[in-house]
Amino acid sequence: MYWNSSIERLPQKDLEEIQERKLKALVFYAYEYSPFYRRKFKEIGLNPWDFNGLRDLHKLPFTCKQDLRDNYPFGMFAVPLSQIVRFHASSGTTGKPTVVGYTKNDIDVWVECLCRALTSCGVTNNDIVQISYGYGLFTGGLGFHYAVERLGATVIPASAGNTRRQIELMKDLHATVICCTPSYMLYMSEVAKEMGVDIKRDTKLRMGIFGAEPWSEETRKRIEDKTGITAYDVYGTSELGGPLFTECVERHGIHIWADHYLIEIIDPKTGEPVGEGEKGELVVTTLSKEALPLIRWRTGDITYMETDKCACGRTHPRIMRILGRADDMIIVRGVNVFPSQIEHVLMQIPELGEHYVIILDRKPDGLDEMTIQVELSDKAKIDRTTDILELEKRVEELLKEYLNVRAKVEIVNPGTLQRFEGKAKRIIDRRKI
Ligand code: DLL
Repeated sequence: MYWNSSIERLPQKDLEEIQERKLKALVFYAYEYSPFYRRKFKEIGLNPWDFNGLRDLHKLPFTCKQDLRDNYPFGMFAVPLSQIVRFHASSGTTGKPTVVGYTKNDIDVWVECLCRALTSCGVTNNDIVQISYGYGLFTGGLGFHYAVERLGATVIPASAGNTRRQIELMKDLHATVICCTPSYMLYMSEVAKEMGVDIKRDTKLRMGIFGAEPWSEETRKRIEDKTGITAYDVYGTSELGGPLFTECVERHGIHIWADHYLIEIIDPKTGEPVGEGEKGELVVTTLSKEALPLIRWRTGDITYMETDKCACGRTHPRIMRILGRADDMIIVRGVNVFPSQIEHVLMQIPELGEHYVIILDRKPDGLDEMTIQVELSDKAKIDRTTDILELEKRVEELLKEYLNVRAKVEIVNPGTLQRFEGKAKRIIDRRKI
């Protein structure tokens, strides 16, 4: 099923034509209406009249989070405030928060993108969708809300938190789809169990749309086993709009709507494009945004791209599951590793639960040390200290074998690590304290 069949199945060369036309228009638009980009273009001597579209893409400057911070709050807007109909903002855990703004048309495009995505993973107007992403300045709650309504499905605007109430709502209001972070879904399934609710038996939930944080294929399996639902990945960032792109029913990559967003994968160190199918940083140019157009936006997210036609019939390119953010990459004793890779190894071990935290320390001799605390599964039949010690050893060996990282593993009792209602915080870096 398609939301906008003609566009979603448009031959690639027609999509390219749209991109060509919109990219040229964007360069003029940015030059004309965004003092920030006019200045940037002047600095590098770029004249919009000489810009030749896609083949000159590499001549355009990158835009990064620091640019938004430096121009806080409105310095990068390309429309007067009278045309802005909504703000969202990032939490700003590191440094100043960033503010994003939307015109009426920006909201329409966002809703269109997410409606295409939701339809591609099988949400229909008969569904009852519980939205357990936070409502407010975070884009998750309201983003899904508007799209689900436009789809004609029923919204349960639960927002995040109050977890026991979430389970009651899910059960009593016959929710068929849930949208939240994968870590919150894991937490919800624990609370359901405590309440004596079996999500498989006692609810009508059939599907979950999980994102806003990195998660692994193994975690997908765990969620599906515990709840009996089918789990889909959703990606987006507030700067690009919010949640925008999901996997389709094939579940082999996330379709990026190419008539609105132009993607590149670059080497984060050199800024040069990587080879076909190679991993690198996702860079996105917005082709339709009016309030806050972004040229070659450095998402910081590491992934790779596939451009061949998907079995679902959609022609838009796909990015594969996000491995993590370039700045979340842990470098311990010269080995680079993403938390999601550690998660992938941990979740293959049936005796371990789903909750873990990675602690980084610097020893007095200057060497870095990584400790992974992970819960024992509540199903694991282990209670002897010697068996726990043995399991810790085995996990350490597996991490060494798969990722070549040396880590100290500490297995803790089920239910002892922190739970999250929104994005999980998995890394505690004590090296900078
Ligand atoms: O997290 C938007 C969103 C809301 C996406 C709801 C999906 C669902 P920000 O708060 O600006 O926006 O954070 C964006 O979150 O750059 C990634 O690092 C991370 N992220 C988002 N989705 C995924 C995903 C929202 N599916 C940042 N897998 C991005 C891995 C993700 N990381």
